[in-house]
Amino acid sequence: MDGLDGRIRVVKGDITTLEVDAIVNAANASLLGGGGVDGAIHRAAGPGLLAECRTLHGCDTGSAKVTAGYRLPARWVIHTVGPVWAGGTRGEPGLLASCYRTSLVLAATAGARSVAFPAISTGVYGYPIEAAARIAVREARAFLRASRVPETVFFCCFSQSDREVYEALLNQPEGA
Ligand code: AR6
Repeated sequence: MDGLDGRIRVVKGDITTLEVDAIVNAANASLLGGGGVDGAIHRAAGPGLLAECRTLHGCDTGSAKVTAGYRLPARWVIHTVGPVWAGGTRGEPGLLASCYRTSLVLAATAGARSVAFPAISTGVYGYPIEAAARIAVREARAFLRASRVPETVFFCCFSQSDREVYEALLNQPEGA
């Protein structure tokens, strides 16, 4: 176990339904919507989300920007842009880690007590789930050790197999 006393949790399901302070969107650089979790978030939030996203003028890969949650249960959406997997030699691990760190900084700055992440980059963008989840867990652990806010990070998995990957990682000691 990781000594974080349940501050990192794994859930399976649709991130748009979660009653958390902030959810993270796996967006693209335009921030103007797309498929996958991005499409689901825009559908559930309603047109106000796209209108606010238009004012943001996009986002760099590895960075993140915050909007309101509109019709979502979540008060905020943190839009981050993961790297497209290109074999792992184009800086993808560092960019993916930066997505998690930047999103957690924004969540903390907003005062979000709970934040839920999807498995960024592992859908359309093709990042292998084991490698991506390892980065997600490492970054969440490091951030939570250094910060009392957010109190809880949820990893929201869309499939049982992804859930098992995260649970296995969280049952390993750090650095294993
Ligand atoms: N709740 C939780 N997770 C979900 C949901 C949901 N409702 N829907 C899908 N997932 P992806 P990416 C999972 O493709 O790889 C978009 O078009 C999905 O099973 O959504 O970062 C953007 O606009 C997978 O595990 O994001 C970008 O163009 C994970 O979310 C591009 O896709 C991420 O898959 C970003 O690609």
